[in-house]
Amino acid sequence: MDMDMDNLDSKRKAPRRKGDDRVILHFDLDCFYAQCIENANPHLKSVPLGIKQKSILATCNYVARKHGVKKLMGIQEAKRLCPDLVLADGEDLSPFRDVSKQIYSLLKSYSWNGRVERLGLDEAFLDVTDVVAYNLGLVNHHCLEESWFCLSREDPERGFAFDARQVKGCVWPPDFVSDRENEGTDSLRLRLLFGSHLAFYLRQQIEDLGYTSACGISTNKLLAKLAGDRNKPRNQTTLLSSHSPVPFLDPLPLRKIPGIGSKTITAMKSLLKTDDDGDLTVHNARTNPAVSPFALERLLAGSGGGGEKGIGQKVWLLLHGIDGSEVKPARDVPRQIGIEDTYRGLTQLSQVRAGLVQITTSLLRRMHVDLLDGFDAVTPPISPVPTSVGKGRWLAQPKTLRLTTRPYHPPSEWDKFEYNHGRVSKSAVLPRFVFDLNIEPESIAERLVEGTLMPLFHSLNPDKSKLCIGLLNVCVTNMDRAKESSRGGDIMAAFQRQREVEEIRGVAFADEPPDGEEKAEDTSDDTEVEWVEEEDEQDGVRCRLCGCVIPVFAVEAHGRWHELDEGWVEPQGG
Ligand code: DCP
Ligand code: MG
Ligand code: MG
Repeated sequence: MDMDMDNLDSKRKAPRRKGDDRVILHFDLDCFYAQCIENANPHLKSVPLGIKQKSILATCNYVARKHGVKKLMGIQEAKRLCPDLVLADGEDLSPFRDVSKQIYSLLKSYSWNGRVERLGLDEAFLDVTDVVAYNLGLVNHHCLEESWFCLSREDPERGFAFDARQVKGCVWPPDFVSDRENEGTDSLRLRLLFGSHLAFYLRQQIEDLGYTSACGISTNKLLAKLAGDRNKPRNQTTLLSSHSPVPFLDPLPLRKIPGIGSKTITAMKSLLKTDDDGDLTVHNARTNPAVSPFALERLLAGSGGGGEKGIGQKVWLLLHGIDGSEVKPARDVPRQIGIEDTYRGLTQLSQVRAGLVQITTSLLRRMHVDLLDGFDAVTPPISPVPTSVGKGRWLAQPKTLRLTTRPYHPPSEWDKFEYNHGRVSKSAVLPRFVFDLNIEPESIAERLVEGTLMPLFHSLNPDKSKLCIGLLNVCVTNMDRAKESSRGGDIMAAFQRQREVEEIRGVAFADEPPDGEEKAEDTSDDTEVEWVEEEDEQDGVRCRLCGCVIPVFAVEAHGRWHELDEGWVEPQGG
């Protein structure tokens, strides 16, 4: 025990900052779903607008926010606060995904190192260290006000003029005074200043597509994301705390820190001996002698904690604004694409069939957006507007189709059953006709449901007298990436050959157990996952409310989280 205390004390030292050599931008679109709907219906821009999903608002525009309406508020409450609130349906996520992809493609086209990482549908990190370093090398320190920002190493004329004496947009701390006399030519301030001008330029490019955004500019992902939150909407903030980010972080509620989830908060409350997380700020946690990397590790990674080794140190670093995580390189195709819907008990096979056709049609549309070439531009500057969705080359073709079902559990049974109780999956080879771009998605969906999904459904739910379905999820996975053919690339033929070989070898279920049957694990939640890349979960399901891909084991916690926030989320369908 004494040793523990020694350890605890010796490790409480403020960690040394490292990794200040990067420039990271974090973009977050303003009231994203609302902007998508407004752009399709411009007359809605000036009225308070809420985007409805079941009985809650997924988001609302800033006109509505002026009336006190908030994201994830119940419809009734929102209507009470703002009787003129116009409601638009946000159940179909496809239009939001399309816009998301368009904006992501735009940002990607300006990256030199390919480090552009999506977070959810409306956020992206860019590591622009290289672009900034290149431009710092070109700058004329005697004529900063007439600087030129090069966007291309090959074409010096591609870029924009800017005033390198001033940071663009807001800065933190607001009263920051630079010691320009003493700063070197490659100072942190100057690098962030360059980053701020690039951020502003990129925000303007996004605005040319019709979307306003907020941006944070800093030296790591954690700080860039938090900085961007400072001034919203349609603004940007550069974190110029050259000495320490601690004063910036200290007043923030612990919950606001990405990477600090409910388990860490619970651990923190037990260390701080408080029940109230209202006043649990970064400052409280950081300065309390009971909190140390060691104490956190013991609670979070020890028996019962379940967290990965080193989590205590990681949280300790986050409390000091240190986050060494890299901006992940952009991926052109997701690992899997899944769509699901929840129902209040489907009892008839005809209802199941109809539900599956609807989900599968959306899934096919999504596959066109995400897996067909022609949507992504290659060389900047680009026209990121998609040319013709549904036409093009497949960048990758999934090999496996998976159906997941779960029975309906009414709220009265929640104490008896886990949220995921009875969740089962089964997979099959995805038939080739799915990739035929001459057939309408609706027809493909009908055929897929009849020929593949209904048989999977019957084998998952053999007892029809007890049919009461609460969830259907259809997912394509096991991506087969197109290889550039040495003979000039007949990609379809290459796919066909590869598939034939695999079918002969009988390895169609390469990443699935032979009968594909799996039972959901329950246990922990995923709130500790620091940066959940949208498509990155090999075995996740997409939450239909927030669009995030949730690992199967975390679905229960995630579902309850939505329910706790907003009361019972009324399922559509049955
Ligand atoms: N979203 C959702 N359910 C959640 C969280 C988000 O459906 N629990 C959707 C609706 C949002 C979009 O994701 O429009 C992006 O989420 P943000 O948290 O970035 O919220 P907004 O972009 O709407 O607003 P803000 O201007 O605050 O960023
Ligand atoms: Mg947003
Ligand atoms: Mg967001």
